[in-house]
Order: sequence, then C-alpha cells, then structure tokens
Amino acid sequence: DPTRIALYPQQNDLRNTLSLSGIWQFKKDSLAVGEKEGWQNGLTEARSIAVPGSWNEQFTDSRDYLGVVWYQKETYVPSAWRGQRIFIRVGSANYAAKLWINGKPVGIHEGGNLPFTFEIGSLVNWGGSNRITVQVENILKPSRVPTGNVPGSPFTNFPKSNYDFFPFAGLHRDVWLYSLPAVASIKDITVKTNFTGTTGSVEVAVATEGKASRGTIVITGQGKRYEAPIRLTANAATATISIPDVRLWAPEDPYLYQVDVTIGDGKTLLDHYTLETGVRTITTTNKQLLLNGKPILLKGFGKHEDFPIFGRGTAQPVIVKDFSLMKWVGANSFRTSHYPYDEEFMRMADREGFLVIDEIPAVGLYFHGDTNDLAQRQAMCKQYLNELITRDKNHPSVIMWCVVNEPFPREVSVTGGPGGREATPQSIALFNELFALVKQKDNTRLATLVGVMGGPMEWIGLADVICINRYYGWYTHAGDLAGAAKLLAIEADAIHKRFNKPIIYTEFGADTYPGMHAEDPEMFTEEFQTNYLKMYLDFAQSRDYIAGMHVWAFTDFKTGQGIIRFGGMNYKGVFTRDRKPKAAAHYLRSRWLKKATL
Ligand code: GCB
Repeated sequence: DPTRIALYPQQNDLRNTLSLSGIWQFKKDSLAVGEKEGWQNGLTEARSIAVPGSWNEQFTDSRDYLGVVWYQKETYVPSAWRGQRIFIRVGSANYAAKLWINGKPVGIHEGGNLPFTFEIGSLVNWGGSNRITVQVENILKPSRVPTGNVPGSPFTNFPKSNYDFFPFAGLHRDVWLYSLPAVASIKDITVKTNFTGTTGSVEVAVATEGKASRGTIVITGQGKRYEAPIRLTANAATATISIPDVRLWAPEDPYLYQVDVTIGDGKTLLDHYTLETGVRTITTTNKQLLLNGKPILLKGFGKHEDFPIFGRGTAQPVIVKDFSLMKWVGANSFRTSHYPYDEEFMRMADREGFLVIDEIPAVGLYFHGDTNDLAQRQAMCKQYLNELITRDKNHPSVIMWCVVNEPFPREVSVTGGPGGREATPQSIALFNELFALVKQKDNTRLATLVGVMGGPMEWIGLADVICINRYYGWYTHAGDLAGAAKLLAIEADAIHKRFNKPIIYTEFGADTYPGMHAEDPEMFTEEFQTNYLKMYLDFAQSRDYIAGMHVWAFTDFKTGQGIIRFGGMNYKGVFTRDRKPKAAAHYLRSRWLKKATL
C-alpha cells in the first residue's frame, strides 16, 4: 500500500514531529521464539544499539547475523498532541519489520530502504510511557528483492547475498512519531512542472482526508507570490499556477520555489504543508538528454550508503560530505545504486543541483527458473516502484526511475564471460510491466533499467535511455586497456545503431588499493584506475550519442567475503570508504570541474 509512505513528517503550527533516533534496546532472537515468549511486552537481557545504524558493525559478534532481532524504545507522547492523529514512521527497516505499540500489534512491512507509517493513536498511553517494539529480520531468500541464496547463481560470496555489497540489516533511518490534525489533513501532494517560453507552470494536486472543503496553494520565489484557491471534491483538488519569468532549476542554478498548501473549511485553517519544487523538464532525443530543452551530460557516480560502523545507517555528516566531494570533482549526477537513499540525501540533491537516477532495490535478479520465486519478486518490484515514486515524485533532482540493476539470465556470467543472451518472454513481460507502472504513475520523467555486460540486448532496448555497466579492461581484457577500448567502441556503435537512443554508462571502474602504485600502470594501482577512467571518458567524448558517464564507484564499500573481494571490500571507489581521494579523484576534478564535457 503506497499510502503507507505518507508525506515526509513536518513540524509546523498544525503538525508535530518527534524523532526517536538515539539509543534503543536490542536483542537477537536466533531461534525466532520472541513473539511467542512475549518480547513485545518488554525485552530482558537486552543490549544497547544506535538507531539509525546497521546492527552488523556495532557489535563484536553480529557481523554476519541476518536473523530475527528486536528493537525496543520507551517514550512519552507529548500531551499537547492529544486530540490529534498519531503515527509512527520508520524510515527504513532492512528487510522485513513487524511493529507493536504497548504490546499490541500494529502492522508489518516488507522491503528495505523505503519508509512506512502506521496510525497508532488508539494504542497510545497519555501521560505515561509507551513501549515501541520493532522486530526486524534480513534473511536472504531467492523470493525477495534484493535476492539471496539463489540456487545456481554465479555469486559465491558469504553471506550469500546475490549482489556485490554487504547485506547490512536493521533500522537504517530515523524513526519518528508525528501528528496530523484530526479534523482534516493533507494526505498527499503531487507537483508537476513545465514551461513554455519564459513562463513556468506548476501543477499541484492535493489529496486530503477529513472534512476540509477548500484550500489555497501559494508559490513563492524570486520575491514574488502566486496564489490559487482550490475547492476540494471527493477529498481532491488540482491547480496549475503560472510563473512569469520563471527561474528554471538546473545544476548550475538549482533554484527552488516554495509551495505552501493549506486546507480549511472556509473559517478555520485545518492543515498546512510546505515543500520545495524546481521548475524543469527532462526529455530525450535519439542521442541526447535534454534538461529544460537543452542537452546535458551526466557526470558522476554510482554510489552506496555505506560508512564504517554506521553500515547502511544514515550518517548526516557523511551525506553533507558526499555532496561536497561530488561538487569538488565537478560531478552533476549520481545513481542511487542499488536502492532508494535517505530522504535527506534527496533533499540535498535538489538544493545542490544534482541529476538523479532513482533506483529501486531490484538487484541480483537472476532468473533461476522457480516461477513462484519470480512471481513474488515481481510483486515486490511493483511495490517498491509504487512506494519510491510516491516518496520521491516531488524532487526536481530525480530525472529518471530505474526499475532494475543488472538482471541476468541463466547463461550469462556476471564476471563478464561471453555468456548467453537469453531474454525469456517472462523476463520481457516483467520489465514491460514495470515500465508501464512507472509511466502510469509518472509521465514527467524517464524510465530505465541497467544492463549487465553480456546481458540480453532485448532488455536494454526497452528503456527510454540505454543504461549499461561495462568492465572491459577489468573483468574481461584484464589490464589491456587498448583491447578494451576497441571492444567498447564496436559494441556502443552497434547498440546505438540498433536502438537509436542515448546511452549512459552507469558503471565502469577498476578496483584500486589506496596507496598502491606502479610507474607502468598495472591493475589495482592508483595509476591504472586513472588510466582506465580516462580511456572510458575519452571514448565517451568521441561519441555524440553518449549522454552520461557514472564512474563505479564513488567510494570503496563493504561487501560479503569472497575471493575477488580483498578484506570484504569493493575497492573501485575513487574515494576511500572514509572519503579520502585516490589519484583518480584528482584526475576527475582536473577533467570535470571547469568543463562542460565528459
Ligand atoms: C556491477 C554491479 C555492482 C558491482 C560492480 C563490481 O556491475 O552493478 O553492484 O559492485 O559491478 O564492482 O563488480
């Protein structure tokens, strides 16, 4: 149910928020007996844990533990909130969560990296403490998305995630209590922007609950104020506001207008919500991406939410630092590989002028043939798309939805062997269904899927923009950059000829151990990484149909254990895990910072 997402909690004169971030009580339940034993009524022999944060790096005995755990926290609900509707909002629980308030069941949610809310007013103790309990587990299963323990999969790492990053687990983002006005409230707002000539248009669709009959939409910016009254019919209304001499949103000038929505009954103001919007359009030609009708080249990275000790937990200084470093190298874009990022990250992207490919957690989709598993995954992918678009639809930074990263059929080798090219009708049907869902929910943005090296051409051709990951010179043609360059060119020209759509390289990179050097560049050295990236970027520069280059990866990041992941790390970062530049970061800065080219 995408309405579980709800608007980001906001404090104003009619709404309240209370963050529950901090130290919680924590207990592992490896035998999964907690519920039967009534742990929702109080944990005994619990230990302390920080929220947000993964549990895997906070202790000395839990790194690879992915089974059931319990989180608990006691809190008062402010008495001033009495008479309002009370909700709990969990920013992200990886992977499945079950909630209780004061020992009473509230609900379950499956799927990480996206928020969910439950209304809990009827369970709250006023004037006393309230016990909040969240049970979480991240058991890796072939029916889940992302997948794990997939029979026959070429992934051999431990834990047996079917993807190349550590399956961090737990409450990864803020947990909030918040209140909404009881009589009527703003349930959702959808902003769509456009412009003709110098006049911008902002369409604001409002959905409400309760007894409001009318409202007002006010847009402010550039010292001006534009107002439109709305009449609510069946709890909904839409208004389109024109902005003369509009200041468009773009990376070089990420100008944000403020949108204020108020609703009432003609006498009393009943609810109020404020958000920011940027007026911009995104379209394509057969060779280019057009932002506001003008060609734009995406320069940037595939990333991860990953930091020592925090794991996949939100670390706000790291969010700020990542944008500082991306700007420092002259990047203007990133992909939220391989799952939706924290909402603060998306708000930063709006303010800092980054163009985002926003991806659901659909990674490791290996078509192993179990139709039951595949059906469950398909349902999960649709849930994620519904939830992600509901959450992120108002961010001007988001230009493209990505429905899946590197799905692979049975014959394809993930390490880039020649592989087969089987695109079963079932897989085509899945992707078509996901693209149709995106277009139905949001016709203002582009949709893509990210293709694996050696993967079926039929798949990548379904997208608005061809997005491919390539590792010639690394997983194939290891060390041979000249050989890799030839293959890259032949393949890219053939893909463009066949589909006649712009191409973005959403990944290309080389593992690089920081501080390793060679005068004659050799794999794993900083010099090799620089040369590798230079070769790809020079090639991209020579083709007018290449619309963007995302280096894999922004930073080194934690993976499971395996023979190609020294120290349980992927070292393809141009920055280290603690955000220190390798030589390649300086190289990218020298290339990107002052120039509009790739
Ligand atoms: C890929 C995956 C990414 C991996 C990367 C690698 O194609 O999309 O998750 O980390 O390759 O380094 O192998």
